Amino acid sequence: MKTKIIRLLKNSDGFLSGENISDEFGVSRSAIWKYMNTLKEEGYKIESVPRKGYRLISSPDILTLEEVEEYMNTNFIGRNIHYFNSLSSTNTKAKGIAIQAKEGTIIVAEEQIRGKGRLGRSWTSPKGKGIWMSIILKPRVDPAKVAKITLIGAAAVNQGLKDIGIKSYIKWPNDIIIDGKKVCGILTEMSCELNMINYVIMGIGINVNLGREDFDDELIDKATSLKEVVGEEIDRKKLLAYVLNHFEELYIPFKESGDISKTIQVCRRESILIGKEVRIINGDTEKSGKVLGIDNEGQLIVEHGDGSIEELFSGEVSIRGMEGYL
Ligand code: BT5
Repeated sequence: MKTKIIRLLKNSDGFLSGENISDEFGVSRSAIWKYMNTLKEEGYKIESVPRKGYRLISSPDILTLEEVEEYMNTNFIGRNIHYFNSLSSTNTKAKGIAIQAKEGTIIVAEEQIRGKGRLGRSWTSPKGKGIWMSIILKPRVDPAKVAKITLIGAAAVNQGLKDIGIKSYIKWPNDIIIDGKKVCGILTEMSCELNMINYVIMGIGINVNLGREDFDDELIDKATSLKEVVGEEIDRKKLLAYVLNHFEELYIPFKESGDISKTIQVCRRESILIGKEVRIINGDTEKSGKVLGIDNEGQLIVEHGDGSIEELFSGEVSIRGMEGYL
């Protein structure tokens, strides 16, 4: 009901009379009045004038479906948004509902208390400043091929940023980099049987309007935000929608036939690693080499000092630079 009222307010130019709204939905005018008050509490600025009715002045900066949908052109990705003020982690919440949820359902939180990175690391997720979300996916592909899904997320974020005029680089397999610093990370988790996927959770964290004060000593030199890069606040709603739009476009061929060719094209074109000397950490082993490219399966092709070539499907890659590794 609330959703319907917001849509109605958004789609009307002038005032909407309480009577018209109550006729439209078959509820009393006092019920409408109560809904309007709830909306005001949520941050909607609504003007109410006796005998004229209600008019929407402005909407809050929140990532609910009602706020994001006007920029979305997807069929199923993000058509169902579970929105929370605060969560431990959107990935954890997503896992809890994944089995019964429709594919493409997303969980969004304004803040995460225990945002997760890979391998038990943490992800800083301050309130109202980022896009902290998880997409529930149910591709019918071989579980062994799931690592590639992370690249679809990375390409979608890179292209979504491009839509708002921001150039970024993809650091295979799960980071987005601007000005040599991390602005987005992706955590893909999966539940599967031997040869069947139950679900995949793709967690995406984008530092949108974080300030310097949001990064602790560990992050201050290696993390950045879009606001910091551009010098002004960025519209989170548009960015979220654009990322979802690209995600669906790139995900459909993968879901239908395992095809990730378009994603690979983006990951190659926007790669920060290709041609660079790198250090690769995989579990306990550490190697160095030069990145030659990304193959058609999304694996990173690395040439080691002894001339041997290795193809990696996951791992931790640092770029050798003037002052150590990025
Ligand atoms: C990642 O791990 O980059 C995956 C991050 C995924 C976050 C999203 S947010 C929504 C969803 N729900 C979750 O709970 N998680 C996902 P990794 O490559 O392991 O990088 C983690 C490292 O990045 C940390 O150890 C820090 O050094 C650094 N880091 C932490 N918070 C950061 C931030 N906000 N921006 C940039 N770097 C950060």
